[in-house]
Amino acid sequence: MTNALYDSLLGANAGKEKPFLHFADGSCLTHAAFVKVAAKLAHVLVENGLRPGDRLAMQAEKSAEALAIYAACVQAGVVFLPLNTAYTVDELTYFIENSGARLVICDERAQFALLPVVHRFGAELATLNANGSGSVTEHAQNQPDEFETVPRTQEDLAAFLYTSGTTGRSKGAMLTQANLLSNAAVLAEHWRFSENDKLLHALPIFHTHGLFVATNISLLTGGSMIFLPKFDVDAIVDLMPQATVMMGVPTFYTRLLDDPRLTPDLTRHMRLFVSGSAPLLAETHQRFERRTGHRILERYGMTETNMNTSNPYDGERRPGTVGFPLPGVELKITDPSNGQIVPNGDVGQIEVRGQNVFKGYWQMPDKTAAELRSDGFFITGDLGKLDNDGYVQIVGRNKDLIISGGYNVYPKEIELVLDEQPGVLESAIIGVPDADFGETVVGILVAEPGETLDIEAINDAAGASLARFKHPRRLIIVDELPRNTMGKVQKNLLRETYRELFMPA
Ligand code: MCA
Ligand code: AMP
Repeated sequence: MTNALYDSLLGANAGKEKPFLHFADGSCLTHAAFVKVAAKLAHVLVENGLRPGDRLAMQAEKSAEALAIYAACVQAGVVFLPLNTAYTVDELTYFIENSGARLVICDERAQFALLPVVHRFGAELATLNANGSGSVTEHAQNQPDEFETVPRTQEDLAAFLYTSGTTGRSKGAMLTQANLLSNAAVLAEHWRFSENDKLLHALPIFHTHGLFVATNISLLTGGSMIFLPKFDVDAIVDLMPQATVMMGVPTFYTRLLDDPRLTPDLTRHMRLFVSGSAPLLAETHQRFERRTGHRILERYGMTETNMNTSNPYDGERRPGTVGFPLPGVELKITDPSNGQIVPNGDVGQIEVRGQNVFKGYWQMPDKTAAELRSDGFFITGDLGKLDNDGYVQIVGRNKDLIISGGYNVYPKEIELVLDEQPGVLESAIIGVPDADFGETVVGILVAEPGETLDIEAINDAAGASLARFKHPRRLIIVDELPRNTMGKVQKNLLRETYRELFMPA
């Protein structure tokens, strides 16, 4: 038995003395060196007691070493669980407990807060800092730079990525080797990647977009990435002339458009701009084309499914659409009430099936059964339709979800925190339009009779337990929430009322 994910992404590059990661200071790490760092780290994982199938949870800043931990997990057959660097200890506690992670890697600054949690659940803790230092890399120094790759089948798990749920509890999406490998192969071909590509990488590496889409494609094709710690317009402008491809969330594109240095000359060397994770306004697509001559290629994916659809590389990239189902992905638009396919052009829920679709939610058979049909179709929760030429258009969501700057925010999770605060009778979290983040979070509160709400104290409480990007940008007190005859809060009315809060007409 082999380990197809390792062989394709890393083993194939073992002898390549050509760059894999370029850093902003001009230095680089070759493919061959990256494979060796991964092997050393794989020894560290084994010495920390990790066995094939065990989970490793990591909350670490973006660095070559952090990326190599992912590679080490692939080689050692360990399930990789990357976590948003913005998560608070409260949030991390849930992920560590729920996943049963045996090893938790975090920044040195977080170790004292996390240690009691890690020990409570019988795990071990190791550190990795933004500059690559930490106990993990110290331990790796004296390890051999070759590691006997652990055999895995394509059905074995490679990663867990947590995605929040409408009930407020996050679900661990189980991704297999086949899910990751098949999608990387399809995308590499569809978007014409080659070893000559240099991808401008400014996304975080704890989500599908930056970790699997960008990184796996680059590893699979033996290309390289300009590896930036985060998105920063100045750095992007400096380095774009050296790149051939950029992948980003819509906020990357709107921020670039706000900068006069974005010109045809700056983008002359680029062959492809990809956008995803949140809706790209047709207007942004058009402005970008007018300014640079490039038509952004928009695609659509999910944590549970990797990438589902893409606009064509050669054909028309149609603004406001996410293109066609990728090769190997079946897509249908169905009536949410009965699962039947709706007539062409009608709006319905988007369902997808293919090798890209995950195995289910970790230890949540009921939630898995509710979203993943027995025939393999996954109910995405997105609402869409096909236009006359078969392009998929996403028109809304059948799930209570806000996407802010490419980060998913589930209202229920915030409402549960707000509802616990003194004097709060109930709350509703909505997303309203925002020029920078696409959508931003607003909280509507109702006080218990006779109570006066202390907004500052409520904000502080939310801040202590929820990641910064989930904090309501504004809290508004009302007498009562609008409800329909069934008693359900009418968030559409609230969204309408506060539509112009941050984007006045
Ligand atoms: C940072 N902040 C945010 C966000 N990011 N608040 C709301 N939404 C956000 N996305 C907070 C910061 O903590 C800070 O708080 C304040 O907002 C301003 O920070 P700023 O410096 O402007 O932010 P930034 O560091 O420049 O980050 C913005 C960003 C970043 C570049 C858009 O959020 C980002 O890289 N997003 C990409 C997310 C992503 O990779 N999504 C893919 C998910 P304060 O100053 O008040 O403390 S994968 C996926 O969705 C599927 C599978 C798919 O299809 O790809
Ligand atoms: P996540 O669960 O974080 O992977 O987020 C997946 C969700 O992001 C999808 O269900 C969509 O709602 C949204 N999404 C991803 N790409 C696009 C896109 N190109 N246009 C609109 N929504 C998108």
